[in-house]
Amino acid sequence: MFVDADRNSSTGIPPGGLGADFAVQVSGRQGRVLSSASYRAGGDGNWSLAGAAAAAADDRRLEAQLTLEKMGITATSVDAVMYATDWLGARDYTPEVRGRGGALAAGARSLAPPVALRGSAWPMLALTLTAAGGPVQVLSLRL
Ligand SMILES: [Ca+2]
Repeated sequence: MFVDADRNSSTGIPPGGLGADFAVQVSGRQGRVLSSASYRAGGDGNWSLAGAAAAAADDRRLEAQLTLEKMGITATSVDAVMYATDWLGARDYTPEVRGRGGALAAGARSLAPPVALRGSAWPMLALTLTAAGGPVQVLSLRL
């Protein structure tokens, strides 16, 4: 998950149309979290390790936490993009989410078959987006 803490696309690293200042990376396999960490964007365009990040998963959901106060973020609203890749290298982004006082819970579930032929039209990913605490505006969706 990439977080644009200052909501300025000219600062940070630009995945998914954001200027991401922070990121949370969660790695796992077969429904289990194997590792998770938070990162801070450097002025050189590289990520540096910022610390641990809590994360948990079950058979349908993944939850990760970036504590804004610990990262020095005082903003009450941030923009975010979730990015997913599987063990075979398939990638996907969630919609760019612009914070407007609400929060967005984003869930991703793989629908990919064990083997998919190139060019096939199989559903690959199911996204569940749920707004909480106020409206959330989703400006784009790129798959
Ligand atoms: Ca930024």
